[in-house]
Amino acid sequence: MASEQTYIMIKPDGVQRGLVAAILGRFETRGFQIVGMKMLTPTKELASSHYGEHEGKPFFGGLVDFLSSGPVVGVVLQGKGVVAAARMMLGATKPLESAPGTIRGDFAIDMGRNVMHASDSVDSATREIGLWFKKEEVVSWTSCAAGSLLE
Ligand code: IDP
Repeated sequence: MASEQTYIMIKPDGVQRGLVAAILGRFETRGFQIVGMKMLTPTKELASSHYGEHEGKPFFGGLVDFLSSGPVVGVVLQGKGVVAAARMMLGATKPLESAPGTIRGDFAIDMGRNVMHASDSVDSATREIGLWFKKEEVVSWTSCAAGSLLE
C-alpha cells in the first residue's frame, strides 16, 4: 500500500468543543504523520469551493455559513492508505449511524455538527489539499522512529 496524503479538518463545532487534540491525537497515535496544519476562519468563497459538489442542495447555504462562521483546523495527513483509513476513523456522515469508536460515533449526534471532515477519495484529497494549502505549507519530515538513529 502506497503512502498517500489526505485532507482532514476539524470543523467549527469541533474547535469550539475543544476536540482538536483528541481528534488529531487519534491519527498521530495510529502512526499517521501531520505534514501540514493551519487554523483559519474560511471565507464563504473558500467554504463554497470546498463543498462545491453540494451546491444547489437545500443544506448548502447553511453548510457554507457554518463552515465560515469560526475557525477550523485544516491538516494534511500522510501515511500508508491514509485516505480510506481517515474515512473509516471518521465514521458515517450521519453521526447517529456512526459506529462507536469512530470520531463521529464518539463525539457527535447531529449531521450539521459532525465535528470533522476527511477527503473521500485520493482525487478529492489532491483537490482539497491544493485548495487549503500552498505547496510550501506542506512539509516533508522523517520520524526518529523510522530509522536506527539511536545507538
Ligand atoms: P461527509 O462530511 O461525511 O464527507 P458529505 O456528503 O460530503 O459528507 O456532506 C458534507 C457535509 O454536509 C456533511 O458532513 C454534513 O455536515 C453536511 N450534510 C450532508 N448532507 C446533509 C443533509 O442532508 N442535511 C444537512 N447537512 C448535510
